[in-house]
Amino acid sequence: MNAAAPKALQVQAPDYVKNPQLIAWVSEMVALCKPAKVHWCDGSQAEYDALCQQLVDAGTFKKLNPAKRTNSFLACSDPSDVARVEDRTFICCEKEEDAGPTNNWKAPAEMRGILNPLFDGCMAGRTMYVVPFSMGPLGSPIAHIGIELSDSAYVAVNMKIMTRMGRAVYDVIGTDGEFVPCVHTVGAPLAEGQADTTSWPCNPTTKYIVHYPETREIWSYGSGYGGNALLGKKCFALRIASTMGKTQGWLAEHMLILGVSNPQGKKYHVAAAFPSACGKTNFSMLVPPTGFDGWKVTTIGDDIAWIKPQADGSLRAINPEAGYFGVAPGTNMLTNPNCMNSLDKDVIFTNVALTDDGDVWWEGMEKDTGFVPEHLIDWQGKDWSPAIAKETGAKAAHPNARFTVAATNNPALDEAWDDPAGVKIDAFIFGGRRSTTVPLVTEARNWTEGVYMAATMGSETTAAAFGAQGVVRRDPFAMLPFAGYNMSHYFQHWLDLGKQVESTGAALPKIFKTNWFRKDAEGKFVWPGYGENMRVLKWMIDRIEGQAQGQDTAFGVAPTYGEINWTGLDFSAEQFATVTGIDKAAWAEEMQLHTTHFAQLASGMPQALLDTKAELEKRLAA
Ligand code: O2Y
Ligand code: MN
Repeated sequence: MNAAAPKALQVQAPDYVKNPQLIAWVSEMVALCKPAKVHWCDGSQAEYDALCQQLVDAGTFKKLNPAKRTNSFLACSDPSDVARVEDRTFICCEKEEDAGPTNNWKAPAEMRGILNPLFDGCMAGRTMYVVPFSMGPLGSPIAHIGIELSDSAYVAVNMKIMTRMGRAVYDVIGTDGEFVPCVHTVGAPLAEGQADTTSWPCNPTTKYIVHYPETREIWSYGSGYGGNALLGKKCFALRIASTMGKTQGWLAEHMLILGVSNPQGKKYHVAAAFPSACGKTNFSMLVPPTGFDGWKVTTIGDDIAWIKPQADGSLRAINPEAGYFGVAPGTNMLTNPNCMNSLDKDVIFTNVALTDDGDVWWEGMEKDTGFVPEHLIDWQGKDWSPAIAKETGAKAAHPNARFTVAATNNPALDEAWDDPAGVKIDAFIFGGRRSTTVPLVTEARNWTEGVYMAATMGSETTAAAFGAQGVVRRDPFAMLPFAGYNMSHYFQHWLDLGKQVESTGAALPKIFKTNWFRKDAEGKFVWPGYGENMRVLKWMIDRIEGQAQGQDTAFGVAPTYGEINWTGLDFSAEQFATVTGIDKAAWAEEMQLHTTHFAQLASGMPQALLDTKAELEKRLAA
């Protein structure tokens, strides 16, 4: 037991909490974690305001100038606690084979043996917040409930923005409803009378982000940051939910969901998977460019989709989240105006820089404002100026700096974003980040080919993130860090779901693969990206409507130059050829990489994907 730990408290649940199993579990966790206090969050605005004030008093939050950013705050984390910790993330199912080769695995009993002593007394001197949350619209048949116990007020206020959090959740679970129990601690207990010496408590040496898929539990130790601590997001909505989807016949995906309406008012819904930090938020809030009068793009979600097949064979999707935890650096009025316009009020910023007039700043803002401030306080609390940056390379904002903001702040929010029935998906997009080889866009000829395209998605690594530049890191379905079970079994689940939909006689959504990142011989991006991606989206809709014929290639059906609307963009047929060409020599090398990738995932690899690979190789050799 932790030396600092006092005696456990008696748990007194509010009278509106009527679930004996939940109360028993909270009591058990209080006995284990030994907090000084228990606070049952009701999700009210008054509670949010009080917790924010408490965080200001503790030095964790700085209140921003209300004339610049109304009711908004800046938090700066410990420099060691700035991102998800994939090497400390575990899937603890009974059989290692079920976690698969892409996940860290430990047997549940072994992991419990490690975690129990760590959690014993871990909240001493702190308050345990009981955070009830719904992933998805309250009461939706696609939604699920979680309860997070956390000793971080920062987590409680972020969960209020990121989920439907509060009293109404207890009405949904009633006396015997299911919930996913999530326990989180910063792993920094306080001895009696001891005060925090830091505004961002965390454990400097020990971190564990642990999932038990068979018992559907999440235990997180040692970090207060993002996906490590806001357990509704990656831990529940992707890792645990993907395992629930596998057994229950649905999909939990790392996908944005957008609505796109044509000038006649016909609307389509698209779910798109891109690897982390590859512009999902930007794409989900896209502003159609010149030449697209009357077209409208609206956001249902920017990061995660839960998709359930219906009796009529349609796939209906919800965004399980209620807010955005987006990357700030690089976001500006040119890359994402809707996002910038969402950030005027009620925002929590984490690890961005502070201006002298109490506003926030991050790298990339100068691209539209045209200037870099002369002086800032950087995310580590140090003086920053362009001269210092030049000399030391110091960034004003951490590259993984974030904003937390409610979806309702987004001017492009879709009217159905909170619809319990979700929206019907018409197309899936899978996008990688490749400077060569993979064309701008191709459509899979059938569901299995689409699953193959998604299963072989990859991105080139950057030196900053992975220590080696230009190596292709496969990220199947953009789910590499997020699939809660064996990746090959996950491919099979997608294939099975396709068969199930086909058996109803319904048309499956089309599947497209995109790559906005091809470079020319000078190493420059050729495709302008951002709003111009609308041109590709429109071609996809034309394909859905049977209005674009496309051309058959080795790797699916591609647009011809004449099938894209180029109004307002100077993009030549030669440039188009640069981003769409299929270089047979490059593809021969690519296929060798697919072989290595599939060999790594060999156990349980569906035969249908091996057959698709063989057909692709045959076409390339022809
Ligand atoms: O670094 C973190 O903890 C945040 S990770 C994240 C946040 C929002 C959306 N996506 C991601 C991701 O890593 O995919
Ligand atoms: Mn993500």
